[in-house]
Amino acid sequence: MKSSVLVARAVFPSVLDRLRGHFDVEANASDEPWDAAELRRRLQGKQGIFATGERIDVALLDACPQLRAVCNMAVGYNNVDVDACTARGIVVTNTPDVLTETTADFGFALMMATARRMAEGERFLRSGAWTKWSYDMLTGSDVHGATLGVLGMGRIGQAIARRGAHGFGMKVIYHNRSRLDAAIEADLGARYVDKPTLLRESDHLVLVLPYSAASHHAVGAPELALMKPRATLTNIARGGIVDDAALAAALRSGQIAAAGLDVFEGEPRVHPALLTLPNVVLTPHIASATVATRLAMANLAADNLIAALGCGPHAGRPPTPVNPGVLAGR
Ligand code: 8YV
Repeated sequence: MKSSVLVARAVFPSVLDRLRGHFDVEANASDEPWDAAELRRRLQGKQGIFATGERIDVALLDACPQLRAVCNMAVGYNNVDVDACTARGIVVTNTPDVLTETTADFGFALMMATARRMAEGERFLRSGAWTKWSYDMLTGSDVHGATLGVLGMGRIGQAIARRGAHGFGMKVIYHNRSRLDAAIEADLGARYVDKPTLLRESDHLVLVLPYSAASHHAVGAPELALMKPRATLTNIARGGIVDDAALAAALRSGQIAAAGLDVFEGEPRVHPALLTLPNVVLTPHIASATVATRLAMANLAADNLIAALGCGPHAGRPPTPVNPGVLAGR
């Protein structure tokens, strides 16, 4: 008998067709997420969910005891209670690798736009305020040759560091839960430092660490106080890693020069103070948003769902499980 799966948000039609080749599919045709009660109701009796950031928590899992696979179309999976899934024998998957370079491109671009005040410059020009040249008009800070700090040196962090070191002659320093192999450090010219040193020495600090209870407000008022007044902060990781209220205060007081933010606490809501500041570049969580990469992410999430529910050429072996131990126990 075919398994049933729920696709929680609109996705590429070609990917839906692939899923329909294996499963009875109920799909949300819209970009509007279902609320928790609606999600719970629709997930009843289904073995798998193709998720895009929906909260998969104990209450939902308890209401859906037949669930076997949670396949997230994202590399981050802080929306999923993985321990609770593991305890129930539910495999959780994510979409690493396929988005690394695209996301690193965007992180680097956002850092550059922030350092060189591009969004501010565009607003200035469009408003008609550009009437003359002046020596200090919209002067920012250099990226080339500056010190790039990376907090969270996983795949995306390393791809950003590579761009900085090899493309822009930046000095790279980083902090991470674990230190990289010496060969990788040598290739990136990257120096491991403790977190206070990272904060103190970075000219451009980029955050690329996963969100967890431990990384909540990893950058708040005490951390911002250690940064250079000319420094920029770029967050492409997750809302909640930065204390947005503290950041807005630091940007307003000139404690740091500028910030580039693609993710926000409580998004799509954005802290109102950030919306009023000139020295922050704001983008709506689009670091992985190229057509090719979003398609690759969706197909990888589908590969995972198909294999996790025992179908296709890799039945039983989803390519990118987060809790692979569950599969061994099946
Ligand atoms: C996703 C992301 O587009 O992969 C991630 O973790 O943040 C983005 O690439 C977003 O989470 C929607 O699933």
